[in-house]
Amino acid sequence: MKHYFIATIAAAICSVVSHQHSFAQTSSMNKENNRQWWKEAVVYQIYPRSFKDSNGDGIGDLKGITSRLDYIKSLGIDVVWLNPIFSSPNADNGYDISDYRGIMKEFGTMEDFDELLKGMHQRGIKMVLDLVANHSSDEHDWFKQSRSSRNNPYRDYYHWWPAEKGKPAHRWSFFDVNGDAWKYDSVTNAYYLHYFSYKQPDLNWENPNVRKEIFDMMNFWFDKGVDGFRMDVIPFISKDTSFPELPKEYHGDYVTYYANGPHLHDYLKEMNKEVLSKHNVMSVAEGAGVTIETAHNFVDEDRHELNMLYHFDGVGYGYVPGKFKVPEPGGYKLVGFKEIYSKWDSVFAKKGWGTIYLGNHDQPRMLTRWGNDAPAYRDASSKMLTTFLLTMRATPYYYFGDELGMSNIKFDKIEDYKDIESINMYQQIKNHGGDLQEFIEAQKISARDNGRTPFQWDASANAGFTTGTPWIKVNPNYTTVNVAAEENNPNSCLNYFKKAVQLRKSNKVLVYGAYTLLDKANEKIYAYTREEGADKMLVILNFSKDKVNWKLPKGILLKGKPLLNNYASFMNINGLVSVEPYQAIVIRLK
Ligand code: TEU
Ligand code: CA
Repeated sequence: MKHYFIATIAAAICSVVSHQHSFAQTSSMNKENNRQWWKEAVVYQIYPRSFKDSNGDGIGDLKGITSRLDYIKSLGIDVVWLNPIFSSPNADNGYDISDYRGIMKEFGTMEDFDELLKGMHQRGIKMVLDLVANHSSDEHDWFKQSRSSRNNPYRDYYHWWPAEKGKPAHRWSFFDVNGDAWKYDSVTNAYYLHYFSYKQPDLNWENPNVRKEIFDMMNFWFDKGVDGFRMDVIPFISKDTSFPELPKEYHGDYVTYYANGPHLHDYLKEMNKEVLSKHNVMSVAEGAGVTIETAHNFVDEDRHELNMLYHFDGVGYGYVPGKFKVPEPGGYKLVGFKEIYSKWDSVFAKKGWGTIYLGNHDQPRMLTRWGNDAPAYRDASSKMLTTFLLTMRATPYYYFGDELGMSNIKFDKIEDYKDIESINMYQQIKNHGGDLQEFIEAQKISARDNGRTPFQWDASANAGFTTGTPWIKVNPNYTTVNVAAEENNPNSCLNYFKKAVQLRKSNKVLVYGAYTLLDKANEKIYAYTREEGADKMLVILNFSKDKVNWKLPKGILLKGKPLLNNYASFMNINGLVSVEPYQAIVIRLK
């Protein structure tokens, strides 16, 4: 205990003295063997709107996060990624920015931001912000100027198509009720491009003035001490401004086409040269449209572009093709799940670096989508998924509330939804006479709002999130699933998460070790080894509610007791391991 106590004080002093210095030392010390602080970090994503409301308006805010920094610190994570906190009319909850250097009024002031950043750095926690630069809000001053006249100096900050040339070639839109990414604007008798909502006009990155605006803005935040950016749909930023019909080789796949613009990597190299290379910061691409063939172009060290990316192959798995996020009846197949995550591990085995996530603000709660949120299995399957995320070779991006075992709220009616994606897709299906009941049933599993319900602090009104009326309903299970109920229970999901984080941080084999999938055809067990030099670990995950007698593959010799186990028991009789429903085991090998 004494050693631990001394170590803690020393660590605290070190992190207070100068977090940049200690991290800079770490990164330079390890550069030769390609070790980096952002590869070893555990990232915790906070959706500020739903984390903690400090002023009773029912909306989470920066002061609310500051008030809970000790909780965040207690998790043992290293980096916090905040979803957009910039000025926004909130057509898409902050992903429509009207001032890149202003704080969203609902979230507070720049002073509140400065206090939050200082509080994080004092605790040795880094802050990553959300760069939303493929598009701005239509309420940004740039767009107001741009749409006002065809010869306004800001006209070419966006993509306009003069109506006299006729309707431009179709572009598909994620959020438009007609799926149409061109909106006619009578002010200048022209169409403008919006891959997302019409309130999110796409910025014209082919215009060097736009790139300079974005790079200057990034430097503004880095000069304030921010430690990195998650980059929203960054693969989409470059467009072929002749706007041809969709090239046949894309077979109707607009998203992959969007992610392969002509100058994409020129712009990312320019961003690295003008901004990223000047600071000790991390960068992560939201890799919409990125495939295993194109991934290396973004993240290989010798590309001098970005550090890492996250793909959509995993979270997009197990849906019925051609329908909007309708889960396959009977659920997803584990064999396919294992193939996807094993494939992406091999992508970055030699060069580049990946991320691993199962939840974020665009996804339902991982417990419901990938585990089992029935009361009998909530605890075990939540811990099992946590074990997966914290024992793979990639930077884990862990979504706030998953450490508690939060689950989908499963709204029964469209009126409960706040998310533009659900609301507009409902309208689109209604307009085209589709099956609305099927849509509502499917959204209970797959809607983004399931991951956006307020964080559950305690069993008091509104889960202690707000003293006002929450902007979105709180999951009724907050009475039992909450921090207060879990923090003093050594066997809670919360304390299991903390243990798993510590296991990863004290065993670099779980960060850098080679990954080998075992028994790949097994439809219930996901098992793999992690190996670096003499250090070798086995991870056994039961993704089913059945007890499984799993035969250890030959050559696998267990050493000692499990380092992590979400059950009290572990039975291995002559190489036959009895794995309980949703049991997770991490154990050393000889
Ligand atoms: O998401 C881009 C994106 O691809 C997601 O819209 C995803 O495909 C979709 O949610 C799956 O149904 C980013 C942000 O993460 C998202 O919150 C924004 O809505 C979107 O960009 C526009 O900024
Ligand atoms: Ca508030």
